[in-house]
Amino acid sequence: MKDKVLKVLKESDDFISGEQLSKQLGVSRTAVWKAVTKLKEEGYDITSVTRKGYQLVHTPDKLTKQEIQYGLNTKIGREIYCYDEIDSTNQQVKRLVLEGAKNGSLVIAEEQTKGKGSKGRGWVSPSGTGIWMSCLLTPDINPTKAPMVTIVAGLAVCQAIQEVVGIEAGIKWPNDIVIQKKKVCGILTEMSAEMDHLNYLVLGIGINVNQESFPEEIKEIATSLKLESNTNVSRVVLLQEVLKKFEKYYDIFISDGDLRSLIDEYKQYSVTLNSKVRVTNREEEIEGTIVDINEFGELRLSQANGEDTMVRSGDVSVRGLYGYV
Ligand code: BT5
Repeated sequence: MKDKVLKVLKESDDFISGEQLSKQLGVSRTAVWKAVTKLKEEGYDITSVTRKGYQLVHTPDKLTKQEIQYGLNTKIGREIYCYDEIDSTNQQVKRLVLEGAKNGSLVIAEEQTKGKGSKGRGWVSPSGTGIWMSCLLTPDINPTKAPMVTIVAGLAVCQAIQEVVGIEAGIKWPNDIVIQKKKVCGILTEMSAEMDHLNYLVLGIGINVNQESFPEEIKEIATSLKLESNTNVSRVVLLQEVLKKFEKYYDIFISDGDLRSLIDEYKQYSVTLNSKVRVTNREEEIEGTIVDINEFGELRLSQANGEDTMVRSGDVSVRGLYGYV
């Protein structure tokens, strides 16, 4: 009922009477009043004036199912699970899979208590200020192609930031989005696979949106959209844009089977391309310049001795970023 009342209020520019609402929704005036009271408790600013009725004045920037789905037409996000607090949205997707969650299901949390970075690292995810989201994807692709989804997501996030916030972000291969040399977003794609069969992918995206400061351990390397733009950014609007852009590029990737149609656009955002880097893999460390990124999202590294190497994984430090000089 609450969702239905909210929808009508959102769609009406003027006051709408309790009577009109109850008729339109086929419920009692008391039911309407109860729904309005609940919405107010959730932070919606609804004015009620005798003989005029109700008007929605302000919508809170809360990541609720109704807010995210309002006006959104993507296939991803038809099923949304929202939490005030969760250990990790990626972990929650994995649990929901066991309960039968479907392709495109989205998990959102206001706060993560054990946000995950890659390789056992953590992700700082304070309450109410960021977008901590994970998406369940079950594409019919070979598991070796899973890392390409991170590339697709990076492109989508950069474009969404540009569109909603109006500032340019760059991608540090493979999973960091940076602004002014600081990290604003991290992407963690995990998968469940057997041999050459992919069971499912979890695409986790963490975006620092309205934080005004960061804990000591990351304050030199982290930034938020608010710090970079000096404005509060609507998390709902940004999330919707990320989903729209991601779905558009993801569909192209799935139909092509690789990144051939997307890589040129991706390269424009890459801060890794044409940069001096140091690549650390388990057993070795090599330095050189990244001279290309191919349709599989792999880096071509050119070493001082003239040798070229393809980089498919590993930690890539880019000169000038996060303290690598
Ligand atoms: C990542 O790992 O960048 C992937 C982060 C993915 C987070 C999302 S949030 C939703 C979903 N659910 C999860 O549990 N995770 C995903 P990595 O490249 O390993 O970077 C981790 C490193 O980034 C840490 O060791 C810190 O140095 C730094 N870091 C941690 N929190 C940060 C933050 N909020 N902003 C910027 N940097 C951060």
